[in-house]
Amino acid sequence: MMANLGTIHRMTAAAPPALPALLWDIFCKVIDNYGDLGVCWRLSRELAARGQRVRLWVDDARALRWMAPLGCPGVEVRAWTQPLALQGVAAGEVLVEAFGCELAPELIAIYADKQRAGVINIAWINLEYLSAEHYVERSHGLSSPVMSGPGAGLTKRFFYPGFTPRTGGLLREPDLLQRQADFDRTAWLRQQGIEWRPGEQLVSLFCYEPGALPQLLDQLASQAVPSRLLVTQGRASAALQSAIENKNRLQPLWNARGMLSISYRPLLDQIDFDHLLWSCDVNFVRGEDSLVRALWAGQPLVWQIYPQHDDAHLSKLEAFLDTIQAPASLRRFHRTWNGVNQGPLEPLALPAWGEAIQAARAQLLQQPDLVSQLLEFVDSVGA
Ligand code: TRH
Repeated sequence: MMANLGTIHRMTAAAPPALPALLWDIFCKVIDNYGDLGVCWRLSRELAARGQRVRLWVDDARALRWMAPLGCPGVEVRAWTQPLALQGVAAGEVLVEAFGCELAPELIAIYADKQRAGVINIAWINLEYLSAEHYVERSHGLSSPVMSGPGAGLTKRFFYPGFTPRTGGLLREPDLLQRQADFDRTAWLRQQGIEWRPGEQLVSLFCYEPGALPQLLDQLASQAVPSRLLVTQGRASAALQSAIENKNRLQPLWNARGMLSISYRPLLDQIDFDHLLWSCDVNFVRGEDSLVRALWAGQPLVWQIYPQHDDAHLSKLEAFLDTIQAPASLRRFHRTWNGVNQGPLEPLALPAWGEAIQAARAQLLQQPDLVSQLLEFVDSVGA
């Protein structure tokens, strides 16, 4: 049985009333790639920055070694073992189940005990994946009382990130604009050892295995301006290496004028990953978290959506393109880049794409960020 929470206050851009320091248990299961942990880490970090205490339970924390090597005061990373090691662990006030990851029943049970003891009204949040589709507005804030099992008596609430005021919004730090204004691109590139010649177009590449990658290489190699591709480590660099090997074999003169240079990047921490996006003239991103960060970077962007086996991602892609009011050329580029059609790949039209992203970003900046909304939401449901 679902009921809409009429009390959620979504529209105000003003800072939410300060919530007392609560203890949050956030659960994250790494399915594949980096996004599940990437989102949970940004959320945890941002909650801690606003005075909350976080236990982040994750089944595979290895990516944090490079994504967040310094950790974060206020965030304790714990191994999500089966069963959960709960010696000395008392229930907190907020349970977060990221992306429907099925919480550990042992922990749910101690939360339910705490609620039954009348100490507090527990907030159990199901944090969903980001989508621009219409159902998100309808589903955001719905609740579902738990009738059986270790959590009987608790209520689960669905929190949907999104792009409109009637959704949970996007992760964004309060000092983001100031940090962007203070950012020194040339110094950062030098510090990263990236050989950048003024006039060279910088292109970041964070993708899966787009079939149109060879076509992108052709475009960049044949443009009048020189380009440098900054390639992220992992699937993107593997896909690029294989595309280049094929090209060198079949079409050895494809980059004969040397207009395209390539810099393979090491894995960066999340802060430097953002800096990479701020530094480039166009960002190729994928998944969920890097899309949001590319929007905040404000440069033209191309998104490779995480593919779902039933092609459900295709309507999600179209909904996003509608949301940012993508010009026709950017839509065509996205469709080829995401394998909806086989191309040819639309020529890059960065000025027009940049205008669309800037307009979308300006609109999104008017809306309260996800953590502000989540804090208000938790406050409104009783924790
Ligand atoms: O890695 P992804 O493809 O993650 C995806 C999506 O989250 C998708 O929705 C989910 O279902 C699937 O995983 C399981 O892309 P995403 O979401 O952009 O996450 C990448 C994270 O990695 C992001 O937080 C940025 C971070 N990152 C760095 O911090 N440094 C780096 O060098 C790189 C390449 C990434």
